[in-house]
Amino acid sequence: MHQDIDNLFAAMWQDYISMTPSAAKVHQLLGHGKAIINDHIALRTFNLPKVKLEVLAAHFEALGYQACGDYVFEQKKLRAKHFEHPDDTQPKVFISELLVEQFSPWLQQTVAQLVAQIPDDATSADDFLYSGRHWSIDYATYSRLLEESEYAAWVAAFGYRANHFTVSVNHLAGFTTLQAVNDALKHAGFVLNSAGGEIKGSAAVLLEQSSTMADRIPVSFGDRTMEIPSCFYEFALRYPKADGKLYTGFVAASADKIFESTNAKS
Ligand code: OOG
Ligand code: NI
Repeated sequence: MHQDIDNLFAAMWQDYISMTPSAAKVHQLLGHGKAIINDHIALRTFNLPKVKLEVLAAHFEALGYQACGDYVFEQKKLRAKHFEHPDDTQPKVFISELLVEQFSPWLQQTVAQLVAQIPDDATSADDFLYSGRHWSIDYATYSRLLEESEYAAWVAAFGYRANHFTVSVNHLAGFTTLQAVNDALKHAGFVLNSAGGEIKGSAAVLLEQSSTMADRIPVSFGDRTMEIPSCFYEFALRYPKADGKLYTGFVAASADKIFESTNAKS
């Protein structure tokens, strides 16, 4: 397992920008070339024993991260947890998993066949969290998964890697509101996720979030290469709790909409 948090996030960032051509441009636009503080990153998986949420979480727990919040997404048939590090300058981590048993027998069999192709030692290897897909899949299978679950299709196409990094707007020089960040992004031509409104959450729930719609990149399937949505960039502004410290949790109603940043179907 990784001994160094900075190495892990640096490797995940390299993988993420290779999947997300617009990320470097967003970074330049908001950071003016200076360092950007990441609020959090997110990973997705299936709840099968070999790759369930806890298997991914173990990589972070080995680096000192602790489980903090639990979230349920009934309609999307997902659950999630978020993890924090005692050093609060480290990004938070949001890990979700698809509740596979709630889907059709076809989806259950298909996902089981994908996961069966992962070598046993791959999930504990240092590079697992940026190792991508460990299976072959044809485009028709991806398309049929999309009909049942956008999330299932995304994991089937992209595997194990950060699906987004998140700019901490609290730490951005030159922007004090999320609206100003959104306006700068739209002016530069980026398309924002408008599900539930471009700004999800509010000061009242101590967290405002927005995100770009995922880039579309060519992905090789068993039978052909197709352009499909890959990864996106998120922006988060946190508000102080009664004790004066910034809220560190997530908001399920907002997260539910952020998931849709990778939707392939309109
Ligand atoms: C995670 C969506 C939720 C947030 O910040 O609420 C999320 C995902 O798309 O995998 O990132
Ligand atoms: Ni997020």
